[in-house]
Amino acid sequence: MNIFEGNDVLDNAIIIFYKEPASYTGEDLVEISCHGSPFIINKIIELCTKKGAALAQPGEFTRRAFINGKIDLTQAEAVADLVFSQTQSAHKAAMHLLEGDVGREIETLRKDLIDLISILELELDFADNEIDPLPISDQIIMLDKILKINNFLLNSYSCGKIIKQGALVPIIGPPNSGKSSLLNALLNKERAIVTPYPGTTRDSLEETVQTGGYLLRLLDTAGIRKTKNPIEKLGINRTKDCINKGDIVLFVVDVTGPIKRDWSNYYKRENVITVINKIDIASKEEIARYDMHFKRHPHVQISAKNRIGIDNIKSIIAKMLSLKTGSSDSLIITNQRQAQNLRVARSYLLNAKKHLNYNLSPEIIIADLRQALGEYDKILGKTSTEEILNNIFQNFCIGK
Ligand SMILES: Nc1nc2c(ncn2[C@@H]2O[C@H](COP(=O)(O)OP(=O)(O)OP(=O)(O)O)[C@@H](O)[C@H]2O)c(=O)[nH]1
Ligand SMILES: [Mg+2]
Repeated sequence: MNIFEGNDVLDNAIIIFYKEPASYTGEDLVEISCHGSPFIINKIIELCTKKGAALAQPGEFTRRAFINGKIDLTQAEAVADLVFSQTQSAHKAAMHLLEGDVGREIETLRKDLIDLISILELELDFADNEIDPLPISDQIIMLDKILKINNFLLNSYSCGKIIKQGALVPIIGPPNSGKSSLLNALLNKERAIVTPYPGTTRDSLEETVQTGGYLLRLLDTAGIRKTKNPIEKLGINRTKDCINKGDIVLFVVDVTGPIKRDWSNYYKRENVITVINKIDIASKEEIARYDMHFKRHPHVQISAKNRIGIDNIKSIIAKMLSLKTGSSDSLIITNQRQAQNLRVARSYLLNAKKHLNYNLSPEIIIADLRQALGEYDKILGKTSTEEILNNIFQNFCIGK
């Protein structure tokens, strides 16, 4: 169809009209597919605005779809996740959310909770008649079922965070062991400064790389040693902090040097992979001694300098992450807001359980359960403030 500016043809475009409610937003919608020159696009926008059209705000289309009941809030959030997904696993989790899998699970929790509330209300109405609609033990069974699913979803968030934000992988170890060389080898570029002088890296340096469908946030750190230098000390404190925050930690040691007793503080932790470096200049005996020493713990032999064994590290990391994040088909919460609502809901549910066990009045238990219900409603967007909505949609791109 021709688009005219006055009497002149501006472009030959495809124009599709979607009649409400069968459109993305649920409203009447017109989509114009034109030739991609910025001049043509700007001219068409100008023509439309002259006729009274307003430019969309970030996320406005999805916000309207939500307001018009086409999708729930978890699905709206999924649109942004999908657009920003950087890895296969993030894409998969976003698709789960978009298809409404998380929303449906929360909806089930809501229904079960409403059933339990109704039973307690019935008990309240018939209190004088001493009718017991359901024994307390059965009420606890119902509540436990809700708690179990709530906990399952909440626990999945530690994996969800890895999937959405990437796994934090600090590279730690003694000075000069080859940490910065390993970072460069994993990135396949000369990012960090490498020198023969111990104590080269003072501040942490973060870079991302993808492996096995995961995003890794690699962190080069200052080598751990006793020092009087206050700047190096600060760096080393930062390194120690990283060990606790890391999803997986790479502990790099130089195979040509002696094995130190205090290393056991690091390599014995369950999320640590020991990287035995510099095998290119080591004797067979030296390598065998290290191999023997670390045999009960995950370890890998490499030469960061000659790029030997690097793919091996990547596949071990991917394997450990896949164990942490579980099967790709299970439901995973990747959204901080949803996790927070689930956390609050759990505390109310636990309160309700305690009060049920104490045989307290149904009124008190109902009050807790209603609070938990309120949290599920917030997740689905059945109750949401303008502030929450603005927060969610401001991160969207224009036109989504
Ligand atoms: N032969 C050999 N040398 C290596 C290897 N990896 C690192 N080196 C050398 O070891 C020295 C220290 O390397 P870096 O990567 O700077 O070590 P680092 O652990 O980051 O050191 P700090 O930042 O000082 O703690 C440099 O001279 C590197 O070239 C390796 O696999 N083989
Ligand atoms: Mg370094």
